[in-house]
Amino acid sequence: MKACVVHCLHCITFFFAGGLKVNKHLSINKIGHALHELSDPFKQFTFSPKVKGIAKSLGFVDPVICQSMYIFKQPGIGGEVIPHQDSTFLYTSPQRLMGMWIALEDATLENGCLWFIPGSHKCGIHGNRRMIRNPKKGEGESGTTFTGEQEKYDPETFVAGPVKKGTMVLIHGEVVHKSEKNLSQNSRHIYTFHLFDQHETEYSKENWLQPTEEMPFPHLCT
Ligand SMILES: O=C(O)CCC(=O)C(=O)O
Ligand SMILES: [Fe+2]
Repeated sequence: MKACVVHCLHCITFFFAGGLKVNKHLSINKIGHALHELSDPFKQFTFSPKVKGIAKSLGFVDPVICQSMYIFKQPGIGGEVIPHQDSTFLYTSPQRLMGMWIALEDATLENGCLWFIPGSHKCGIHGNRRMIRNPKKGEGESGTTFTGEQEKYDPETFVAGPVKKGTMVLIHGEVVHKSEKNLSQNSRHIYTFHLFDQHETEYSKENWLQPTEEMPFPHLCT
């Protein structure tokens, strides 16, 4: 499933699934990547005392939010998210990335809940796979590129994580996860954002998403 617009780093972009073949409300795939900054309801939730408390309980010293997304996974057309490690996209050294994924509707086996490979977060980035800014970007070339190899994972090793509406799932930056195509009649709306502990941590300058002077990554706890 391809998005029909390009990534915009510091704005709110609407990504549509497979162009606009069906009603716009049903073909929208996701909205990203600065909801936590530019949309009040998402900002309020992301910077809520509850979220701060969770980051604190994880031992984060100076957590900053680097991106946020609303994923619709619409009935019938909500595409699969292939197996990946989030640190592939938002690499920090040492690894300090965490995803906070919130089910806004029940996420079930039928509508495309998350699946994980237990223990897969214990040995770093597999195959040196990283999505980085394309150093050779030129006319007509993509602004991003991949390093390394896409690891092949045995589907049998994944464990499903169906959850009820309102559940927050913490996704370790290096755990392999995926979600299947939504073949059901029900949508699967979620809000997800990523944070990392900036304390004694280097956020890779090669990452596709970079903070700017005007929009540095906001501190969760000030
Ligand atoms: O919700 C999904 O299907 C995938 C989300 C994801 O990969 C993430 O939040 O890191
Ligand atoms: Fe992910």
